[in-house]
Amino acid sequence: MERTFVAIKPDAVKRGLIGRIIKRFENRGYKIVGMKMLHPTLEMARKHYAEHLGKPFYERLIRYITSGPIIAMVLQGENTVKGARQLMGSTQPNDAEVGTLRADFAQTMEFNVVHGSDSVESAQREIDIYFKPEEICDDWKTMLELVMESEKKQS
Ligand code: IDP
Ligand code: MG
Repeated sequence: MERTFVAIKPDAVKRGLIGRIIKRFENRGYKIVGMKMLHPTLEMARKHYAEHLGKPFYERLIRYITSGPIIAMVLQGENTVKGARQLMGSTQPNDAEVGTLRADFAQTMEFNVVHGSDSVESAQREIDIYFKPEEICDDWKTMLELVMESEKKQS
């Protein structure tokens, strides 16, 4: 089982897309083990996007991600890092496959509605920025986990 960090960015929250975005991840069957609304602080944003420090879009990116509340989520399942990014689509919405979140809901790279970790290591680092360990709720089973368990017992 793998965990990834996904955020619904401030533009999507303001546009009323929260439900439609969460639905795509739920449809895939990922288990939501962490979820909250928060307004990222400058410190959180700078930690999150440290890899982009010095790039031409860096300051605008920090302004964007701190411009309002986000929905921060931790998703758990099989290959969630890769799978969540597949559902999100390419960073540049015009290159994203139709049916992905960025193709369906965004026009520009600057306001591309969602974030998803790009590796298991980034996921752990990002989860630690936005969540305390006690905010992770994994002491329950999704319907998919129950189905898979019952199949295993029968075989
Ligand atoms: P990702 O979100 O698909 O992982 P990254 O390259 O990690 O893409 O960039 C982080 C975020 O920075 C992007 O989602 C986008 O909001 C913003 N960004 C990346 N490149 C550009 C750019 O060239 N112009 C403006 N914003 C950009
Ligand atoms: Mg990235």
